[in-house]
Amino acid sequence: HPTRIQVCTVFILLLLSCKKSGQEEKTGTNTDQSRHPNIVLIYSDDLGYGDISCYGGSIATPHIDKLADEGLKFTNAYTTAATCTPSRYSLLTGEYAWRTRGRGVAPGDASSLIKPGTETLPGILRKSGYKTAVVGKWHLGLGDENGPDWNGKISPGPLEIGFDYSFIIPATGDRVPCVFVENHHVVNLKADDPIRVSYKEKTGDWPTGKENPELLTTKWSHGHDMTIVNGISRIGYMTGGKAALWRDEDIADKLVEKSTAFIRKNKEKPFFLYLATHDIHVPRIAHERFQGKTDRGPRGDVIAQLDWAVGEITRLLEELDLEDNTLIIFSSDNGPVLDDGYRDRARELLGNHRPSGILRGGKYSALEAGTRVPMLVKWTGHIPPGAESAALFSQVDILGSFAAGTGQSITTGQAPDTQDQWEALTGKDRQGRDGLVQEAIGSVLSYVKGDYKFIPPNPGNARITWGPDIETGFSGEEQLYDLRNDPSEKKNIALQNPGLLQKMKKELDSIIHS
Ligand code: NG6
Ligand code: CA
Repeated sequence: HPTRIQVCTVFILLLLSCKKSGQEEKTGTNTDQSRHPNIVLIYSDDLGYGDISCYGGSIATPHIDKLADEGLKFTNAYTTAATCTPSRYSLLTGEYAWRTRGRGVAPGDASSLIKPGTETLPGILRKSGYKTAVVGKWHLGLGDENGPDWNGKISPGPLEIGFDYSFIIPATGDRVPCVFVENHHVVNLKADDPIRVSYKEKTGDWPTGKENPELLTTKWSHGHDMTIVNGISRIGYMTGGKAALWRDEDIADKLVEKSTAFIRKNKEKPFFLYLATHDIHVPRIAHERFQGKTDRGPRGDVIAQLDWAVGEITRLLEELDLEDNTLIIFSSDNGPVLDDGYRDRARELLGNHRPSGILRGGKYSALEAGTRVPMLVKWTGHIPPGAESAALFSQVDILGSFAAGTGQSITTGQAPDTQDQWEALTGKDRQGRDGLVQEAIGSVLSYVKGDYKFIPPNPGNARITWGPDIETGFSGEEQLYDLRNDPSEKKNIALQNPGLLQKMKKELDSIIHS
């Protein structure tokens, strides 16, 4: 029989071993957390390389700048395209959008561009145990080949490609229908007032910007002369769904409300929030409390509103003590534009503000300002604060980087253009990619490799002629720029460097045909 001392010893040993395994478990959880941080991706719209103050902008953006102070600021981060739909397509699928036709700026009644079964960023994270949500601008089509059924179940959509929750603006703020879709249904739709939408002809008797300009509170400059909703005429025609219509002034508040609710609800597990803001896309209608907040007019005011939204998210993460365990990325989908279809005096009130910073061109263009965008990454305790990285980074790599970071592998044949740039994203590698492809309006492709940039000859106009008046970078000549010494793409050095030109041409060709 064991003595009392022996029994006691065994008991104490057992206690000690329990404590030890308890400690191990805790370490295990910590390790797990550093592999599975919460991820908040704040994707702004049409925000230029020079639009926020930490990138030299003249409008104060203290909350966004705080991300730069506490995280990593990229100077060579690129979206894949100079317009929204293809950029977002690449971000979510790890594939360059131009690989298949029909992924340019989508009309508001387009069918789903990302087919269920495609490997996606939220899908990969969900496999890792994340709760995933999209809140904000979608613009990747909805529904089957017949397009979305606004009055029924809207599917496929975000929930069919990896998101657990979705609260979206179906296309853009300037396209009908002006309603939110939560999961599979239009929010606040009444059965006796169905929505009808057409992108071909007027449907119903609601006034249009073309026929009734006297009803407008914001006048259109080009396009945007169709159905009037909330005093603003849009692209496309709609009627019905009166109770479901948004008030543009409330969009930012609504998106923040839905985002913070998702974070609160999922604070115990790893979550991925893709917050795609409407700001600073047109129509630029800030909430009344932001109107006139800057002296740059509506475009300045929505930058201030965007900054507020970022502040609301970061404040909540602090409040919930999630700061150390949350990786935040802030970026934009394409470069800046002043007149994108409404007379909101963006150009007149610009003052010394330079939306493209030192870069040439803007939204739509093959020049740098089309796709080089602000990008900030903050992850307390993992990324040193206040650092700057010149690593070449493409948003097409966010999928591959998070797959690697969370220990997931990508299904063979899927996400063909993504790379694991986890080390670059978290600041350990300051080189990044070798090269990347930029897509301008009309699917014109350019190529950045190391310090150089190649734009193939293109018959398009040198400036956009249908409204925004932006330099496209299109030219009948081959163009080669030295981005390190000439970031503003002022001096074409193609003729002086025939060898390099040929090499880049060949490489771009082989990427296109791979
Ligand atoms: C253009 C619209 C522009 C904007 C853009 C898409 C006209 C004349 N212009 O066709 O206002 O909506 O599409 O912007 O209709 S994006 O950021 O979503 O790509
Ligand atoms: Ca955009």
